[in-house]
Amino acid sequence: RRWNSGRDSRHRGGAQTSSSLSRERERKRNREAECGGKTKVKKKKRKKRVEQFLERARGGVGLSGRMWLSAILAGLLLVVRLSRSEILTPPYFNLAEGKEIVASATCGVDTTGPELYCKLVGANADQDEDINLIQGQVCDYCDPDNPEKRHPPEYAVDGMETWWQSPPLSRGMKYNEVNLTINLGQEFHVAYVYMRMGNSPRPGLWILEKSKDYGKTWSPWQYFSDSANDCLTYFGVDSHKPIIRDDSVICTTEFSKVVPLEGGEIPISILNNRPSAKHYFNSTLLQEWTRATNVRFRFLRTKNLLGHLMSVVRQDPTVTRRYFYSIKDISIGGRCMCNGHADICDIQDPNMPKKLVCRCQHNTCGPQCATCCKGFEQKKWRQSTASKKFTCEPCNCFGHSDECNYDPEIDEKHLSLDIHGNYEGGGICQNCRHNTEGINCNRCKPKFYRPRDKPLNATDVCQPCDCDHFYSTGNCADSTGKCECRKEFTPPDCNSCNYGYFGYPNCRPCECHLQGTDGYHCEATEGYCPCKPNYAGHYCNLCAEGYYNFPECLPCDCNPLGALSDVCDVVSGNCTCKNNYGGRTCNICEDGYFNYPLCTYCNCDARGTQPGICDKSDGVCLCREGYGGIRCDQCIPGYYGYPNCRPCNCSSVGSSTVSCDAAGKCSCLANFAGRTCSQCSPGYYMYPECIACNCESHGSIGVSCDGEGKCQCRENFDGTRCEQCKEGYYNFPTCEGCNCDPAGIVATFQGCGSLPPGELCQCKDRVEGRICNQCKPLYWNLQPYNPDGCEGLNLFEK
Ligand SMILES: [Ca+2]
Repeated sequence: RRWNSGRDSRHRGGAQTSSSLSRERERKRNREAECGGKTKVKKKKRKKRVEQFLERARGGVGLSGRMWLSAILAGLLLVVRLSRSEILTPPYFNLAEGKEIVASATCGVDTTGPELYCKLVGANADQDEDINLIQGQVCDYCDPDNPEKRHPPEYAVDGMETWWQSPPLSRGMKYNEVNLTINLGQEFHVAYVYMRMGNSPRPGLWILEKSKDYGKTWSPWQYFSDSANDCLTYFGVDSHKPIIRDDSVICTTEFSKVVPLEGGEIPISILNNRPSAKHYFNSTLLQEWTRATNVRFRFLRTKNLLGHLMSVVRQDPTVTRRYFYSIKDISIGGRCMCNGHADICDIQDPNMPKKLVCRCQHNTCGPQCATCCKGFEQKKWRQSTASKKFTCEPCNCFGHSDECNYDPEIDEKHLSLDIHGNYEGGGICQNCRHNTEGINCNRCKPKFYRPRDKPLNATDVCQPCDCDHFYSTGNCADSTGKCECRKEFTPPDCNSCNYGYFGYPNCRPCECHLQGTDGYHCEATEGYCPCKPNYAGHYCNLCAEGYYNFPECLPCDCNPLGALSDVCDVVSGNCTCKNNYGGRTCNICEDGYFNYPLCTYCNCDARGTQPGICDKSDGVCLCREGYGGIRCDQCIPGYYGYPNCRPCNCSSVGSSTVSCDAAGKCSCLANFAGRTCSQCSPGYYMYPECIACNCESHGSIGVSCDGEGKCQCRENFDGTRCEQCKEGYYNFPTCEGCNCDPAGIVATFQGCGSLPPGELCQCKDRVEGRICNQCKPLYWNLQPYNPDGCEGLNLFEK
């Protein structure tokens, strides 16, 4: 009946099932037949809310039962089909089926012997079954060794009527928190998650989580709670707030009710109702939101019957054994991520039978079609979206190469020619053949040329140059094949010496330095070249006197006021200055002098001034950091040790001022010590607070304490401040040992600590002494057996 209703829904929805979907159904049907035809459906009132949800999902067509899944699939397929002409996407399918699934705890596992649990439903609910009644409850055992009674996590994704079950709370209240984790094995885009319960109500409080990095990190997808209050308390989410972002994490209250007690459903839409749901490929955020490698069901609290609340808290096993999670089926609807470049995703590598790989089109490559294939890298790879279609294009290498790389810089500068003849894209051809080179293999290599009649794509487009290597570099011009002259010869015919050379055909470099020679004289006449006025030497390759910096040979321009002569250094151009004068041409005062042209001595301390010593115009001394005074001959406050002024570095918390004395000692506040006052004085601890140790004078050695304020105690003393006796010692501040003489103490003595302060031992009548070790005067012979302790004359005995 189910499958019929599924087909109905399909007709009503108007969608056409793809062959893969019907194959999927066929397989499921066979499997269900194999496991004993247990496909009886309980007539249950479907929850109104679920129907409403489904109506929304299917555009107003009411549906019943778990055909929700097929309906969604059909609906999504329709969307895919409608947009197929524009964009390629692989079909949706159930990602959970047969995937690796792990539970943090399972009923009957990791416990001794079979585990008892009972159902929440009453005894008369299932009269046709063999029922085990305990105190009026329908009960059974989980037993992993019994095929009929085991409930491993795999049963939640096997597509059959079996179920996974968590330990009942009777094993421990901590089993309120149980995780069920599904490893999808690769990245998928998930559109929805569907869960159907077994013999328990739906969870009261839980989080659907996802991982995008194979379980390293997790993030919430949706929160579930039975009240708006708990949404706020546990998750900080307002359940009444609508979905405003593609990645808003919402909190749902409609799927945590206690009814139905069994077989409840939880349909979760990851994609629908989100702002960009209809423009999926235009929203990176929504694509990220649906991306997952692992899905985790983090259950936090079972849902209780109201009357059971107190008993659950008190952990009454007759009640707590009825609380656990039981999940019959989990479906995760999703598809491969193929970036709009494939409509099929299947197993392609027999060595990885679990890995689904996109069958890429549009010249894209990679498991998710996320790159352009080799040789198709003219344009930068993109997703193909409804509004911006994209196909990877081959590079234009004129048939001289099949390899190319994309380079964004080339793209930006429009340097690469595409196959349509436009400078669009950034493909650079690699390993050009046929003596070609260049971005598009569109030029000839050196020493080759392209004859006028050769098209760019001809295999013989580049011909070797035919040149005389005495006159030519070996390169020749395109079209004409005309050879390029070496630099010694005049182009284009190389039949004379070039400028700067003489003696054709050998053409040696000129003997005269052409920049210093007056007119074009190349070869020296009788060993001389005619020089310009500022040049000198046989070949005019030196500067004349009064000029510097060959080959410019600039005038020295020495200042007659400050310079000793008008000749300067031929390299640096520095004139020789009189005392007190400086600068290249001696036209300023030397450092340490001011007021040009008088250039008076600066009255400053050279040890405390900067390299310039004083201001060249007004003579004010330029002090270095830390120095002060008119002559810079003292340390400023905060520095010490003239003539070598160093910062005092006085502690801002421990010092009274920033200044220190000549030895660098800062002036410390009480409680602080050290040259810079950056430690505590003896008797204080915990810099920078420097709290008083307050060590007890009787019990402490010295006044200092350690970093925690613990004073150093004498023997027999104890306590942070040594303000008490060590255990076994008495009468602070004496702190004596308890060494009472056993012979001298009374039989009822309870120990030193039992006496009032000040007392130590309790002596027998005729005994005295601090430790009861002496007979009182007139008594003798202290003995343990003597109740009085010592013997004495009894005057009344005779
Ligand atoms: Ca199952």
